Amino acid sequence: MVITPNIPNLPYILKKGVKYFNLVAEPVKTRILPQIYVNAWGYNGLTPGPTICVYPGDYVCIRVYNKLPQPTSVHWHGLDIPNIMDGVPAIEPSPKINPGCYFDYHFKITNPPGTHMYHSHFYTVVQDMMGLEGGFIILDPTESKKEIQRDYYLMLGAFKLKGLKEGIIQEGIYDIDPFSNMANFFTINGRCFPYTSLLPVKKDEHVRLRFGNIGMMNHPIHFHGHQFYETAMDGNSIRKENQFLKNTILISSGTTRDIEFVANNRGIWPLHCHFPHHVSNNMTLPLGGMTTAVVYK
Ligand SMILES: [Cu+2]
Repeated sequence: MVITPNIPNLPYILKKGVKYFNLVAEPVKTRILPQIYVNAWGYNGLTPGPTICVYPGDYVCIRVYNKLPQPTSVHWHGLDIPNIMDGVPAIEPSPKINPGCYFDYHFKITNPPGTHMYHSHFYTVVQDMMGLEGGFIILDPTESKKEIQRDYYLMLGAFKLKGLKEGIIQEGIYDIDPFSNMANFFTINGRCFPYTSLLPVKKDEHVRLRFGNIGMMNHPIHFHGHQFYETAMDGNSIRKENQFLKNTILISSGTTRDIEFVANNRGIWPLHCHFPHHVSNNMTLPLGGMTTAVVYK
């Protein structure tokens, strides 16, 4: 079972062999640090939105309601689905969803097990930057608890918040500047360190971390105290003989990466983006941003 720290899995109703999901695209007031709230956009009150978990061969129907002040769409990033369901109304025969309306995205899961994402693909320049994104995981029905004992999904993000002078953290509710090339807050599952959730493991467990990134930037994620194998990219598994031992992995925009390691070194071990500015909250000195830690219980 995949756990997305801070973010629930999206529930569904199974009816006549179809899994029915509901997503509501809407403005959300999200808390990225104890003292910092952000006027963002998300799904079902969250950014990232709830994680969708399915199995190969599932038939899904995902009803997307639009409670945003402008049209939207959802793109199922990495999934092999019919053109009309792909969610890019500007090019494809896929509809845009006007405010107050909904659309049923329905398709069969034909990809193999793997880590994917969903995100808005209408007025992308604004909507992706406002937080309309989430995880889409195709689980492996044949995987046993012997193979993987912990399975975490971590979605990387970045916001440029307006009205905050660089070098200070002042309590408040802030708006996003979606057109800025710069970001001043860097998140894992929508939160900045020290507000990110730590990742519990037990000694000798086999652990999988799944990373996803939809944003403007690339993030070289470095893990302390362990070496890991990169086991999948873009939702496609990498054959054992092609896997390398590493301790840093680049999560470029638009990609997902899965890594696996054995928890063989007790302690509290940082897992963080290696860009120094990305581990700061608004260029303040204390460790912040895209940082969490694997913690042995
Ligand atoms: Cu980074």
